[in-house]
Amino acid sequence: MRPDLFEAPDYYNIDDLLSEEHKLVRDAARQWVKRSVSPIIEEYAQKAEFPTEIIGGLAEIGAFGPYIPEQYGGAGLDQISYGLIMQEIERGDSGVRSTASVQSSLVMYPIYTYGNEAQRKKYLPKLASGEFMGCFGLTEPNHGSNPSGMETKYKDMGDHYLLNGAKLWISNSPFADIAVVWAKNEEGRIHGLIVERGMEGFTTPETHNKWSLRASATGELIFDNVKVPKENILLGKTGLGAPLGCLDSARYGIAWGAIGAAMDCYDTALRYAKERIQFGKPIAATQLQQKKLAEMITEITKAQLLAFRLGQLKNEGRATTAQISMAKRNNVEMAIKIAREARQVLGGMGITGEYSIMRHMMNLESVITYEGTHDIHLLITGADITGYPAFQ
Ligand code: TGC
Ligand code: FAD
Repeated sequence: MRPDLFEAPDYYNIDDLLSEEHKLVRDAARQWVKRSVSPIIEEYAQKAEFPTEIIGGLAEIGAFGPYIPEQYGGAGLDQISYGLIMQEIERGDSGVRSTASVQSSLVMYPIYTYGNEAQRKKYLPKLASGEFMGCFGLTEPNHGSNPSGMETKYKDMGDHYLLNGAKLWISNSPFADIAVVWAKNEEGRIHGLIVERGMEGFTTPETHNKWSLRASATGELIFDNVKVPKENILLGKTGLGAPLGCLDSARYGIAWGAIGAAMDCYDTALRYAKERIQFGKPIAATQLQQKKLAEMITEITKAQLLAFRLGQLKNEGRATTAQISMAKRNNVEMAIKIAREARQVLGGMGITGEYSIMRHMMNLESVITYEGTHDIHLLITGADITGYPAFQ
């Protein structure tokens, strides 16, 4: 892969709206991605492996639990800083951002929000430092968009819970030390359980042959009569609202992350278009390529403003699930369209691993599907504005 020459577009001077802390956090993440992700990521994507060597660096830039209080090892930052970190990491690769999203919003968030003090103290500092890696098990083979139908169950055996079932498409599962797993009790009520690697009957087979998110490890979680200690249940919130609350936080991070992928594709295409000479002039001087580039920067700018305003609402505790869905849906679609257009600007070079665009494009096929598909987010907006949920 070529040297990382990335320069972030900021067409509407959105930097003026950021605090000094936001810029410091963002720039530290940006420099780390240039130094530690860009030089190795193509090779890991080609061999379909997660680069475990970057776990320590992710922890150092505050990517594990950015908004978790410092007393539990988190970075104690606000929601805009969290978004900016996700943006910079996804500028490098969506799979790396996935690992950070899962660790922060789908593992640390539920333990912090729904767990008790003993659980917080036991798990959060180790998750923040990367000593423990976590995963989140909601999706099942027969229940993706409709997790309320989940079949994974646990039974109260007196001194422990007995867990049976299976989860599919789980980011980080092949190497995770712990899994936050959503399962129904005998009354059909959903609870979160912390399952630890090494518990008898718990296995995590890897899912192979993905064409997307290849630098992220994806797998299953299989529970065959797993004895889960009673102290591992999360009692702070029950019902489907508990995992959906975690998704609000992760989807918010993706709304920012997708901007990073789009900025990288735009920046690469702009530089290439200025350098590539055809018919005796740079292709950037042709109207057709200018149309592509001008539309890209317009869409990136709109997405940046959407994410920034959502961040302000989130900081004030006022961001709704439907507002988050709108931003996740819009920004991921924006990024995938930009990746497709940017790939064309590079002609044949666009399909090679010399440039990051094709990898972003393929990654974004997962991003537009996980954390609620493009269709589901449209239906969330539809239900919010009409009052009629049309899921069934
Ligand atoms: P519905 O009847 O709407 O709600 C059930 C209960 O939940 C409450 N609720 C929420 N609570 C907190 N936060 C939210 N965002 C909430 N949304 C809903 C709701 O009030 C209700 O509470 P109660 O007390 O009345 O029971 O539920 P539904 O079954 O109709 O489903 C609605 C729907 C389709 C929107 C939801 O199921 C959904 O979002 N489906 C998509 C599934 C999804 O996003 N899965 C993601 C899996 S994790 C993942 O993909 C990680 S990728 C990680 C990575 O690598 O980055
Ligand atoms: P389905 O729900 O079967 O949907 C198939 C199609 O039907 C989609 O186009 C969908 O939009 C459409 N559809 C569904 N319902 C409706 C409806 N009511 N109206 C109209 N259209 C509808 N899950 C986790 O729990 N943890 C993870 O860490 C995780 N990581 C993932 C990593 C990757 C790489 C991928 C690809 C997925 C991951 N997922 C994870 C799972 C992800 O959340 C699901 O794939 C997603 O929620 C969709 O579920 P599904 O694949 O079963 O598709």
